[in-house]
Amino acid sequence: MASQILGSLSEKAKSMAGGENKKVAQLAADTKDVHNGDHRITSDYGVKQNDTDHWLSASTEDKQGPQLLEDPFGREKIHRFDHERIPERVVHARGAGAFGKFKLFESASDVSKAGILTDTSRETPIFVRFSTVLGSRGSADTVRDVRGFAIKFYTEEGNWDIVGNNIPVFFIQDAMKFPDVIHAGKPEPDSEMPQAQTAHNNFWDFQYLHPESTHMQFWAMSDRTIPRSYRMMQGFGVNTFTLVNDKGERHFVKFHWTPDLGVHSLVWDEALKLAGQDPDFHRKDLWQAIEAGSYPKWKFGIQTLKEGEEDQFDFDILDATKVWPEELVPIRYIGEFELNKNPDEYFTQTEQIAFCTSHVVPGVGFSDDPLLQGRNFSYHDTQLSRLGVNWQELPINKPVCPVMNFNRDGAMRHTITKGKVNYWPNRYETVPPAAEEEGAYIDYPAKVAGMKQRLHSRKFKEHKNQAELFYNSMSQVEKEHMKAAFSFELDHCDDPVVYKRMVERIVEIDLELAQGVAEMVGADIPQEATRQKHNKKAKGLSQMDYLPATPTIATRMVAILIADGYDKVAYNGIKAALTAQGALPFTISPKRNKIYADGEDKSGDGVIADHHLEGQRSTMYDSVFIPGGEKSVVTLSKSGRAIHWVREAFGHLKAIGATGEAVAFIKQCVELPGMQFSTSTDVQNSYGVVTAAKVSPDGFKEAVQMAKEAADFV
Ligand code: HDD
Repeated sequence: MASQILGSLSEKAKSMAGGENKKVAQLAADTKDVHNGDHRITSDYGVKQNDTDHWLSASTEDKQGPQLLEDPFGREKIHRFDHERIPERVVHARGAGAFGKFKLFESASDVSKAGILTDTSRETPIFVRFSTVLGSRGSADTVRDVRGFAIKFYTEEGNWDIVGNNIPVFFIQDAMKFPDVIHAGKPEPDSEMPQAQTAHNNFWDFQYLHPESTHMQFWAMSDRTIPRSYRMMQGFGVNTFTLVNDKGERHFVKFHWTPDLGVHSLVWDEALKLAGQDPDFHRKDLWQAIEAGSYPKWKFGIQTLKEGEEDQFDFDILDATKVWPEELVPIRYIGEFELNKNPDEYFTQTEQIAFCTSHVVPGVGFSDDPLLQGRNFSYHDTQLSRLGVNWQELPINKPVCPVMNFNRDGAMRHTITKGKVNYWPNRYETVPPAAEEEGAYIDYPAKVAGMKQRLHSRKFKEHKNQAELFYNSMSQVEKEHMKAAFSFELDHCDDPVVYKRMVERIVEIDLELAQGVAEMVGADIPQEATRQKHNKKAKGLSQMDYLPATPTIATRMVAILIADGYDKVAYNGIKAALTAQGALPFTISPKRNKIYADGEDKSGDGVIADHHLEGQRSTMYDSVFIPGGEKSVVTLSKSGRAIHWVREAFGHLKAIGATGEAVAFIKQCVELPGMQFSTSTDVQNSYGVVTAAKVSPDGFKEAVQMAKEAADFV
């Protein structure tokens, strides 16, 4: 397994990461280690046990008798097991998380007085939880879905949670609609099907009936919802928050985080296959990268608008179905964060971590965004039923700064607070409220006016302009993928009312797209546009805008296919060239056993493959390389799995490399009219297939460079 290979680095990574992290240090007090110390198994009440395999029973060697209810150990073990489960999150149940640190490189003191946004000398511990939205806790990672991207900052002034997604807008404008959009997306109520899919009647029925969802729908049908890795996703706070500086001035703000590795996606066929081949694809990817010391990093940015400037746009800045186009409000990148430590235990950390949009620190505040206002109610409420009233005492949720107040008791309270009083004011004047200079949260004195009514203001009623802006800004490849995504989803809706109406909605955004989808799904093909297009584009919407400035294959997984008789020079050369670029080579061969190079003495060590061909699939890797060696290539060319591997990788637009005899093998697998294959030491790149018929010492570097560019291109 990849994890075995990467595992050797893990201790180093852990000690580097864990060292100075205040949250990790705090957790140590609540952490026990089964491997550390000379432990004996005990009951929960501390008594050592000498048999946890047999329930106490009235038996003899000759005759099995009845189990005795009196056995406290047996009862305890079963009772504890019976109650292991807590309710899974009502949304975002499937997730993975990691610890890390946030660092500011530019003070934002002009807009906020928050310590975390002004003090460039601080390193703030964080825990990030990534998730899918609709699937149950055991569902697959690679389903088409929005990804949650929630950050808990353990700041010196208390916990600050940004509970974001990898898409900057949302389906609905008002929190009161949340149960409806989620019910419509989750499995249908009669059959409880389908799992972790939006490809069903109810979801698209809801979508048509909510024109406000159109913009998010377009994002949801883009490649953003099938990310290659959590490490390659952008994050957004989505809602409009506010910042307050030490002069008492207020700014509206949107939060952004952008990955250093660029934004990359799977193709749909890969995502579908991976859901079965490796349901843990994303969590494993994150885990392994951190264990290997390849800590994923994001830049943290803010878009700010001074109070008073918010009414100048044709959209309402409080509407969560809208982005603030970067041309209008530039992003200012002020900090960065990295994830550098995996959890020690999934349940007590990744499962029990609980986020609240209402958790902000002095210098950060809310806006009148009607989605945010409802979220501020919902998150604390859901933690009460998921974790109980004392959920903030759980180690992972505890702030790293002191907590002292007169909230008391409740189920599972375990902090012991000494003292004569549990109320304020009290005769001892103990635990008084803090003054502003002492760091108290001071509510911004906002003026409030209005009529008590159930409505949204005028600008909330326009729903199409930004959906079109998004679609216009896509590259041709992304547009093709969106057509395929809409067509897939609506193909899974068998009620004609649903797919026909949805085509009508798409016409309002783009006629050509609607025609393509209509043809695929069997709806009437629309003949004319039903809305005047504005034809504008904006930067920062296409994920092609987020490719790293210089292409990188760092952390990408490359399969090297070999069999006995492989060309050792080529094998070692490509491995070295890949490793030098930070890529992770994995050797795959017909068996996970000793494989010998051409001419190698069979009594030697050979190379032990990381995996055998039947245990893996091309979808699990970013690229494939096959070195020459006549016997090796003959073996591979007789293997249906190896041939399929190359063809499938080519179909998924992955970079493919080959040298020597393997060039002819690749040609046999994937030749297209006009494709070029090398016949000399010259390295050729044709359709992302990089070949060199003869091996030259510099060829590998060049080959990797070409493969890198080819991969970047697709
Ligand atoms: Fe939510 C969880 C993100 C709207 C109610 N939400 C949850 C998580 C993320 C988001 C990332 C998982 C957190 C974790 O890892 O534990 N939610 C969003 C975003 C939204 C959004 C970006 C739109 C801007 N959510 C939203 C609304 C409501 C909720 C409008 C209710 C009115 N969300 C919840 C929840 C969850 C949740 C039911 C389930 C588990 C939890 O809170 O802790 O309260």
